[in-house]
Amino acid sequence: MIVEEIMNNLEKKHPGEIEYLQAVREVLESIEDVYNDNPQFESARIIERLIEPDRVIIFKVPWVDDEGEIHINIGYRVQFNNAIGPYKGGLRFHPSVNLSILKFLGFEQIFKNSLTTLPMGGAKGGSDFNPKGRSNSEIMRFCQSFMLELWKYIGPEIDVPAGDIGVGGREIGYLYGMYKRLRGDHTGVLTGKGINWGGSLIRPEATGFGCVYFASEMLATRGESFKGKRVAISGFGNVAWGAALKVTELGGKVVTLSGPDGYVYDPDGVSGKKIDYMLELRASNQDIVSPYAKEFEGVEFHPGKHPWEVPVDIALPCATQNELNAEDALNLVKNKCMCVCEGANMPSTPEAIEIFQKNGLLFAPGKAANAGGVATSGLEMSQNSMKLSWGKEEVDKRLHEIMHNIHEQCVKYGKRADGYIDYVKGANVAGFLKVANAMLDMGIA
Ligand code: NDP
Ligand code: 2IT
Repeated sequence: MIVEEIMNNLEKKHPGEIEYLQAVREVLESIEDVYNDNPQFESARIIERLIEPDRVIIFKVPWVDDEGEIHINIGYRVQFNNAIGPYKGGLRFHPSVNLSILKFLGFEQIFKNSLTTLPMGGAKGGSDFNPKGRSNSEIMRFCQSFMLELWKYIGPEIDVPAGDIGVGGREIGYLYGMYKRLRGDHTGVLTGKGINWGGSLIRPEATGFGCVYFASEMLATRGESFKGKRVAISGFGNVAWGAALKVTELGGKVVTLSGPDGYVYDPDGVSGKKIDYMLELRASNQDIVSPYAKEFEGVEFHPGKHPWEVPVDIALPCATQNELNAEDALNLVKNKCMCVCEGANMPSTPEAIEIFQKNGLLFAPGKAANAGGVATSGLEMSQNSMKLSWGKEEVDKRLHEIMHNIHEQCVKYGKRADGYIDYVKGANVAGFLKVANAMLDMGIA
């Protein structure tokens, strides 16, 4: 495999799909050596088969707002690869959603799901629907119209969607209600379900918890922990919330949260009822973080700025892709940040990652560090299949073990001769090998 050759062809076929091309390039560069050392991959054209999705479903989503006006959004499901299990991955509702973003997310999901050790393939979907300012009934009607098309293509052994940006427990409820009505059965087709109708304990917290468990493993390689550390978190959604809860529990202090409007700096720490307030803020559908600064004393709001300029020991980007650039990375390095662990998918730009690695920071990519969310979705699927529910401790213990195991896989394939752990390489190689070998076993199918 020659990375430039493959990338040139891909760019010609999919011009302008920036995020997708960025995600593919990162994986190809990481696995190049392993790939070329194993000629069976090349002869089966594994990479060419892996970088194109199995299929992309695109559909129209018409819906009526509270004033009786008709809106038309686009719905997508990218079923990327199901070599090791049914397609699995979230749904994103955000005005920025397009095919490139969903292809990047679906592609990343293949490796992430492989790392969890659970049998799940990679997929992603969503819509350019903007939930901002929409009422509950509008969100319900949108979700129902979305499912009216999507249900034909999913199923508990086929494709199991879940939440992502703009899709949380409420949306999963509306989507599931429509699916159940259309199919007339009650199966585990979505994850992130409510606890009384097939959901798993800890699933809402799982991505943030898993990210902090992973960061703890990273810190432990240098004899460090969260205790007494200052932590910057970006975003104020589901992942940021779970991360804030766990950091605080482990004795760290979360000093920032952010939104598209800027970031808040809370020198006293985001803890207790302030963490609960994050849920209110998110549910308000306003899409801004600034009300936090009005609600609590001593909090500064910095409009239009990224939180990475605040001096911290640990950074957990939990908002969205490419939200941490080279300038942000240099700020973190200057302020002696020791660890950057991605709760979001691909939040750091390639330039930022290079700066972290050159300066010897602990850096973990989202596909390893945020795998706790989908891993717990996998545990939800297991419980649905068994028609049993595990207690909180049981799920949390399994989540902990999975994150520990992912860390070990990253060390196995990412440790350099000088002892530095390249978590990007480790995660990509470990995730790739399992899927590639499964594809080899199954022939050209
Ligand atoms: P939420 O919708 O709960 O929160 C997303 C947060 O990111 C909000 O603060 C949101 O603000 C902000 N955000 C979204 N788009 C932008 C943008 N273009 N510019 C600035 N801020 C933005 O989503 P989640 O917490 O679930 O997801 C956060 C990240 O974590 C995403 O990258 C997602 O892919 C990833 N992830 C989520 C998992 C899950 O289980 N939920 C699992 C693994 C990864 P706003 O919406 O107001 O713009
Ligand atoms: O990016 C992700 O891993 C998710 N949004 C969670 C996917 C899932 O199926 O739980």
